[in-house]
Amino acid sequence: MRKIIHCDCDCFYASVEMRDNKALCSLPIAVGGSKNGRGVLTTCNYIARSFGVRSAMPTRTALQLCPRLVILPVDMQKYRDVSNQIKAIFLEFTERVEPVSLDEAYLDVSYNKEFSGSASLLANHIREKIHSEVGVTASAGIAPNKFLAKIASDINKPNGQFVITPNDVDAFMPGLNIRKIPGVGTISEKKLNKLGIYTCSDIQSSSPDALIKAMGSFGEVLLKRSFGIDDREVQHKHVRKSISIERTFPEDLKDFEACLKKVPYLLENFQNRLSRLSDKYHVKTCFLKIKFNDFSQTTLEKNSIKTFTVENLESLIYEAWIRKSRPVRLMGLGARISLNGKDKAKRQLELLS
Ligand code: TTP
Ligand code: MG
Repeated sequence: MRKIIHCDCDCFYASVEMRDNKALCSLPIAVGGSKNGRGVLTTCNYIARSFGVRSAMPTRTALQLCPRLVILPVDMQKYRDVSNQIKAIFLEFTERVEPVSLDEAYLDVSYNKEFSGSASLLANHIREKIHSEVGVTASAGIAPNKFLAKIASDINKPNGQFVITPNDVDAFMPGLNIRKIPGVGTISEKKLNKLGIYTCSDIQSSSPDALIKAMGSFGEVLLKRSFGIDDREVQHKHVRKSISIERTFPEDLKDFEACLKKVPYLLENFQNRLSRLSDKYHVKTCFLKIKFNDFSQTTLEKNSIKTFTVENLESLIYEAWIRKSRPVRLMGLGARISLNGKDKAKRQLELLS
């Protein structure tokens, strides 16, 4: 039996903008196209949603619903950076991470030992970490498979989570509306409604032949899903090129001395991350990243450094810090990694087959 966490950030682009400008937190805001052009919103915060504003809505319509809506331009590079930071947090807990979009991923935590194996407590911990280190909130679903985890992550949004245990599945499924099933859009919904199908209970009791005749092979999938069955694995077998940890400090580190004090903490976190790396990989070089309080950042990497020690990390920090000599907002440690010879050859064969 698997344990899957589906993690999805709340109003992602809008959350990042609120993080960077606290004055926006109490206002209805949206991110997207300008009101003068034929702009469309990418997303909006939950205050804006209370006015009926939604993702993919034309800006003009949104402004009719909520005239005070603050509209911000899209800053994809910033969202990508935040997304990478969040992904790095996931990878601190398991290699089995399948990112679905910038703000969403599946984690297979079946083999995790933290919190005596409680995936629910682990999900809570991961969400807290995302909040404290990245500054945005995320919601999570915890379930025995990807389909159920995805549905669960939506139930207590924003900033919440929901668990569906294997024992809950039979009671949970019948009442689920078909619109909640990924892949069922307006067209499929209409087709299913014509067959008298509105909920998973209706699918469960429908004739499989009629379902497949109307929906093709998707009919078979629907039948499985209606019973809460999903055998898909978390697809995580991408070849990793680097691993890293990053820590944003609650208060900026005001000078080099303050940075040095964080060395044991950073090393411990990095070693922890390294210990989770599959033994198929080896480290090629290590690197340090520093982000200053003006948001500029610098990375330092030396071919000679293949492992971090207190000594070499202190000298790396000095070399990087002196480049700007100003307070530090974030420090990160990373390693460039490569598959070992045998695993590399195997991987190449897999790619060819
Ligand atoms: P979603 O996770 O679908 O939405 P969300 O994170 O904004 O809100 P929720 O709390 O409901 O999860 O999408 C993630 C980001 O993708 C979203 O912040 C902006 C972008 N996006 C678009 O650009 N266009 C769209 O139509 C949607 C739905 C999202
Ligand atoms: Mg989201």
